[in-house]
Amino acid sequence: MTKTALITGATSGIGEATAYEFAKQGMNLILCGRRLDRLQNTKKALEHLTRVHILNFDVRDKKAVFEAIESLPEDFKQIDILINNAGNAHGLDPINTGNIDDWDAMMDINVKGLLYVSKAIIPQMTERKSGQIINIGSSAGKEVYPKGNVYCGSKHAVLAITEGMRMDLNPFGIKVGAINPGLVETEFSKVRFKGDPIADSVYKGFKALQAEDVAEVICFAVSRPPHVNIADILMFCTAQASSTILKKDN
Ligand code: NDP
Ligand code: 8X3
Repeated sequence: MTKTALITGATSGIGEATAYEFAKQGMNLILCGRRLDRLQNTKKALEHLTRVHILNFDVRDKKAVFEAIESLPEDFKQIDILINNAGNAHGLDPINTGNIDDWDAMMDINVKGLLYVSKAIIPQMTERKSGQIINIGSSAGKEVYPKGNVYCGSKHAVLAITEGMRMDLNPFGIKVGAINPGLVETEFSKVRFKGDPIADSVYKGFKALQAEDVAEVICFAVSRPPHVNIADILMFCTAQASSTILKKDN
């Protein structure tokens, strides 16, 4: 039977690439994000391959999250696969000079937003005793780096929540796992540095992971047979050895 996947943060980067990868597999797609024009463009681009429904909401808005999931038409109501991908870093500052609004954004989006979306979808999975949840963590969720403080904290939380979900949803046969990339060349740094040109230098001098590289791994995880759950993957580009070790050309 054709599966339906809901992807948060499908307007750019990893989420968008995952939508394209899933569409190639013929999966029905529910694409989420705040930038409606981008969702509409992707829907248009993928509709010759599969059925696509878009949900336009901010994951920080609890009410909007539940209303959006509630609003799904009958033929999109059953969600087999949830990809909790929406998130970003906001700022790169020492803890003593960090911006409280940035901290709020990271905890509200990366952690609480993931929880709201999961809370809205898990009941139908437990009722059916099937489903798969993939949370997009980060190498920053495994290893803290200088000035990464709150972003790393939010991604450590994503990993702890993933493990907790896997334990609590085990009796229901629901697969839960995390994919944790290192540096991926997306709009991530543009958001983190708020339009500062420094964002352009982040991926210079080495070949970073591309969004498609991560999407392929996500696709691998959701295409395993029923008895196999990909619980946790850490992936780097070849030039990166850890959060702090990166081989750049001079
Ligand atoms: P992008 O900035 O390209 O994509 C971020 C996505 O998240 C966008 O689609 C954006 O959509 C969505 N998003 C952000 N805030 C909200 C919000 N409040 N409500 C709803 N959607 C939101 O970055 P990436 O693709 O790189 O990031 C995707 C995930 O991967 C994030 O969780 C990030 O932490 C993680 N990650 C990224 C790495 C990297 O180096 N790039 C490495 C490891 C993990 P819109 O703005 O339209 O709402
Ligand atoms: C994104 C990777 O190293 O910029 O999660 O935090 S990093």
